[in-house]
Amino acid sequence: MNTAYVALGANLGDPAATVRAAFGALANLPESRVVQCSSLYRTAPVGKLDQPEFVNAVARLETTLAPEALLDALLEIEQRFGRIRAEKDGPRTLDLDLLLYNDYFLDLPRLTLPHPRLHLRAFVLYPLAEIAPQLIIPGRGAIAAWLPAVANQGIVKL
Ligand code: PH2
Ligand code: MG
Ligand code: MG
Repeated sequence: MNTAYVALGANLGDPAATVRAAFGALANLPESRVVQCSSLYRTAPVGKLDQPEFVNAVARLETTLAPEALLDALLEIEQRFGRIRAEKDGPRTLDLDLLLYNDYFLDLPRLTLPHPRLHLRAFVLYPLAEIAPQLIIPGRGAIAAWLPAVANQGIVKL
């Protein structure tokens, strides 16, 4: 059995309802079980600033899907939720990012693990630390050590 962490993000339509529905979609993945879901967080957009606020969350999965098979399954859920890839970092109905898979380091064209920017983003670190406060981010160290640096990024637990 493997442990994977997935980040959920949405900022079009009804983002909170979308993220809750996406937890349900994750629960229906084959060969997988959702073990824990974080609270929902309202977050200021990072990167491209002129877009609506996001709702973000993180889920922990136990799965026997291999990393790329899990990625494919996540992209398929994004499609089902009407994701259109228009502009990089632009608004989206649902974004599902594979953050971590066990303590794997992967550098594939489609998938980098750990997610290369996860330790820099409050909208990932806060929900992740909520459900995994003792987590060691492979190559980066204890998650708790990364939280202060991103505390100034706007984030509110819903
Ligand atoms: N996702 C991005 C870019 N910026 N900002 C917030 N607050 N939340 C996100 O999920 C997000 C973002 C690219 O995936
Ligand atoms: Mg993303
Ligand atoms: Mg993505």
